[in-house]
Amino acid sequence: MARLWTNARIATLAEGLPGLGTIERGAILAEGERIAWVGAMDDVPAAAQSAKRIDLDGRWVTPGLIDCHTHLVHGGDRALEFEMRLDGASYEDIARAGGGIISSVKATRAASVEQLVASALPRLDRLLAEGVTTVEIKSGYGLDLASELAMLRAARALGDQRNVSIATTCLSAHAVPPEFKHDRAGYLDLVVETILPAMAAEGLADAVDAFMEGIAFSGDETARVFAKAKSLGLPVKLHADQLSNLHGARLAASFGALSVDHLEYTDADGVAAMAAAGSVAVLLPGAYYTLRETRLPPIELFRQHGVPMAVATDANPGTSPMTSLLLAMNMAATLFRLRVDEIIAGTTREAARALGKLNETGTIEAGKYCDLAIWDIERPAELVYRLGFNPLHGRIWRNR
Ligand code: DI6
Ligand code: FE
Repeated sequence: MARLWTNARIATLAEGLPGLGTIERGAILAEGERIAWVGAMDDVPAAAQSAKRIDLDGRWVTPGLIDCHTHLVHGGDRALEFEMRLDGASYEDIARAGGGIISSVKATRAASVEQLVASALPRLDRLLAEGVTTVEIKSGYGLDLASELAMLRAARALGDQRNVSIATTCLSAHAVPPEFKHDRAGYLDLVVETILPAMAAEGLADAVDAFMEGIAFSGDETARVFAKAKSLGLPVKLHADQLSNLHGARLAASFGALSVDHLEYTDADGVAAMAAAGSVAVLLPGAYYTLRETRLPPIELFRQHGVPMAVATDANPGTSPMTSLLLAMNMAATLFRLRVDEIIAGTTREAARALGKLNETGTIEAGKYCDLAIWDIERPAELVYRLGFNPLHGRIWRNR
């Protein structure tokens, strides 16, 4: 069905345009699932004459929001650990004592695909209620073949139950499971020789990720996982330099990573390597806030080197139990001091780039999917300024 939205203030986020690429009194024509035309009201093409018209009465329209880094599928919760941290235990202490990610692993392994879908749906619906049209979802709480496959099958199933695009990422290199506690090499073999090939064969993973950190995997272990991913034709992204500087950004950039994520401890060499590789910096203020981190990611260096910046929820049961992208946007401003234009670009165009999906979504341009968010706001800053208020008027996914 052809539809023409008229009388809109359109933040196109089109590359090369200043600020948000705004068309002050504009219109958007959709045919099938895609945008056929976008421009000024005075220039509406004749082809639009037969389209169903929707007058937006001057409302703002952005690309549908994109949450490019989530662990939305998982079993159980980590509220007990949250209390332990209130009593002074550190994230690392809890991880080393077998809590943390491993705690979620036990709950995830005990769940069926149907149960994983059912527990993730309310979390997904909170994101969709805020205008999100694309969500990335990682594995990483299964840590054996059957459970890792189950996680990403559940992620794919969420895309069948809601009008949303799901990008899946294999994060089997998230932690060493208990049964391999004394055989790290054995677990890496399982990931590289069994899990990744199975994920690729079933087309379950759009990318491969790893947690490179003192409490997780080393640079050499990460490089082995990434070499296998590249041999399988899968792009990579990395949880890097979150709690310490292991030079994860530099390693990820050497594999042409789509994105490098967290980055609180990344240094100038890492930023330069990301700029040269075209990797997107994915900033995760929810984890920074939850862990009460004090070291800020090198935002000014990203700006100076022209490293694209995205913002995401990192929705996960441990370090970022947050399913509000609007709140993540506010945190990116208040905690990380990103500007409004940077944050809106970071949850649309640059988030699409971080997923390798900028050719199909993330901006309002002809040829892309008609993914839109329509807002009851007077100015774009209202999307970032408020805490706990959702000004969404309407959400369009592929012209539906
Ligand atoms: N870094 C994080 O903050 C999450 N994973 C990661 O690699 C934590 C996931 C969890 O604690 O459950
Ligand atoms: Fe994460």
